[in-house]
Amino acid sequence: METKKISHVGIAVRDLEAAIPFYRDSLGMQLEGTEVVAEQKVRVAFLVVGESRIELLEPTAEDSPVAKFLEKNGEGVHHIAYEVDDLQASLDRLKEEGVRLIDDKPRDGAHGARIAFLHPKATRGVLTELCQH
Ligand code: CMX
Repeated sequence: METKKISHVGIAVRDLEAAIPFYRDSLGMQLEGTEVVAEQKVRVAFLVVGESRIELLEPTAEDSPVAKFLEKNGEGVHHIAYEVDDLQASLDRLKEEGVRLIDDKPRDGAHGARIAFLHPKATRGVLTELCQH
């Protein structure tokens, strides 16, 4: 399995519009755009940092995983996402190795990517996303 790069770091925020100006204007990151990821119950903004991105995540429903995270922890780093070549092959191999997966099949993510999460208990406490563009 080749992990190609950090695709993005997800940051949970309560209000996307309130959070964007610091990253765009104070830190000078280019705002790529915002979109709703219905399957994950979030609205996201992507900001470019070199070949990676910061993904600001705002929940769109009370039962969104990000709503639960905010309730428990407040705003902050939510997950790290790594780009892989063949997501299904990576998931199959990790499963074989006994790694605890949240998704054993790819789901739809932002930007038309296919995504899957590994459980934070399997990754030393970091919610980890694998994605394939
Ligand atoms: N980072 C690190 N640890 C986390 C975490 C996170 N983001 N979210 C939960 N945890 C930990 C909790 O602290 C808890 O640990 P303890 O048992 O030691 O207290 C444990 O995981 C269980 O957490 P929980 O609060 O009971 O939450 P749930 O079990 O209901 O769900 C998780 C946790 C990660 C399985 C769930 O949020 C999930 O399936 N996430 C994947 C999907 C997702 O997050 N989508 C939003 C982003 C989508 C996108 O980027 O497009």
